[in-house]
Amino acid sequence: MTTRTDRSAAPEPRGGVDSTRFPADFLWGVATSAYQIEGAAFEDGRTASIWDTFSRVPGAVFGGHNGDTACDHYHRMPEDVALIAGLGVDSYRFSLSWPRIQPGGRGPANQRGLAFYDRLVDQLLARDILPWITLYHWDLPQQLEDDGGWPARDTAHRFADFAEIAMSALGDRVRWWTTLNEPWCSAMLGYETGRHAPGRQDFGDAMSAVHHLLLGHGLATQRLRETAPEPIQVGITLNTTHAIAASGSAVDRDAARRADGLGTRVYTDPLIRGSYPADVVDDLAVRGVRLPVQDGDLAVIAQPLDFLGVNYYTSHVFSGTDEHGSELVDGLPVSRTVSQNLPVTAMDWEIIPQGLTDMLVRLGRDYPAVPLYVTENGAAFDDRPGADGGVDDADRTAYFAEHVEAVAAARDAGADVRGYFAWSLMDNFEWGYGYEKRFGIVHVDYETQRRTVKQSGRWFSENIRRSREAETGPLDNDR
Ligand code: IFM
Repeated sequence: MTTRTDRSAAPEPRGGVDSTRFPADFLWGVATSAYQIEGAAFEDGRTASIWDTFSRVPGAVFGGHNGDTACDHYHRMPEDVALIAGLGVDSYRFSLSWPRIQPGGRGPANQRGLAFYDRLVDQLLARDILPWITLYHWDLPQQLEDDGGWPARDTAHRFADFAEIAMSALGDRVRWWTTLNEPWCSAMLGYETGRHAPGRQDFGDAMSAVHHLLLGHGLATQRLRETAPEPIQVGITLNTTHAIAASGSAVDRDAARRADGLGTRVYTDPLIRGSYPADVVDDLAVRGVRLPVQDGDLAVIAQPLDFLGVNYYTSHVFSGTDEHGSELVDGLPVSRTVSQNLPVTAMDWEIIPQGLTDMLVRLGRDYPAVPLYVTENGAAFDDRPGADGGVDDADRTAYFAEHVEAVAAARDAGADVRGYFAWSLMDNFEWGYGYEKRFGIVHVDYETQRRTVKQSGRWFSENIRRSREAETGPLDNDR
């Protein structure tokens, strides 16, 4: 596999994307999440989340890193909002820290925690930036995990209470609400592989978590709509798996079907069609697992979605045989990802822009009438900062240009894609990889907390400007 380091000397790309392919109301944004940037882990009444606990488990996170300080965004928020405004984006997608707002995950709101988001929303609006809130981006209050975590049904109800607290504090100003970010990661990395917090390893628990996350989404969506003082837009963000069969053979096609089932349809079908896919339920039964569905759950889960958020980084090719050609391991069918020997990012994720087009077109075809937003897309590369902290990240810039182009292609093919958020606004705590992997379009020097816009950030900003000008004529100010 090759990384794109050879492109770091390339000239700054200009006009790589045909900006006229996006309408004036296409939403351009940048995204972050609370635990990854805020720091101030135990200030103003915040209590531990599962990531505070997990990051202290020896060996769980690269270098023993944690989110105690992160990008210190909690203290530098005004400066960061100015940075976002300088990029000229329409929207900022951020998440709320549940243990900051409702310590322990139960009971009354912590006003000091809420006050932070209150100020953030006000500052964004003052600069004409649309706040887009994600309620849950993986930082479950530790106390709820101690009571069973997402495999326990009660957590879904607690999540709806948290949603109501957030709505009552911010709903007068915030119109865009995402319930969950990437429930696949919360369930499978958190409870099956144990690579994410809380680090448990039980497939049955992971599938219970899937159902209770979806139930939590449905309950929270109902609660948000019931308590919103103004009309709102509510949706969910998924990291759908774009699964490609390694060959036309029956076993390879079946491996891709199973990956698509557990990576995409087990979420999209109940959310949009009100039922779990029969083939996934059958596959689970073979593994002795049953989703803990109770009467009425599916109706709750299938609340109308105002939008579906799609996070895309790569695609995967699946084979139904292992390296020895066997089709079964311990009695279960093989599902093996196969490298296509394409260039990779620093995460070793293959760069496959076509997969984004295909995923968006497929979602639009299989689940029509749900507007799509790319709520995350971006890449980690081994940045080499110059003396001023700036980074000429031609590799990341090229990644963005190719993927924005892929979104345009999906729109041309009929997918109703209405926005695109770069991941991430700035380098941050990349979960199990700590601060080792950098996804930012803004470089963060963790020693000084200095922020410097990278080449990719300048390109993104310029691309937005061109896209607006294509629709409206030259702009005479910065926005
Ligand atoms: O950093 C993460 C983010 O928190 C969720 N989506 C994927 C990103 C890159 O791994």
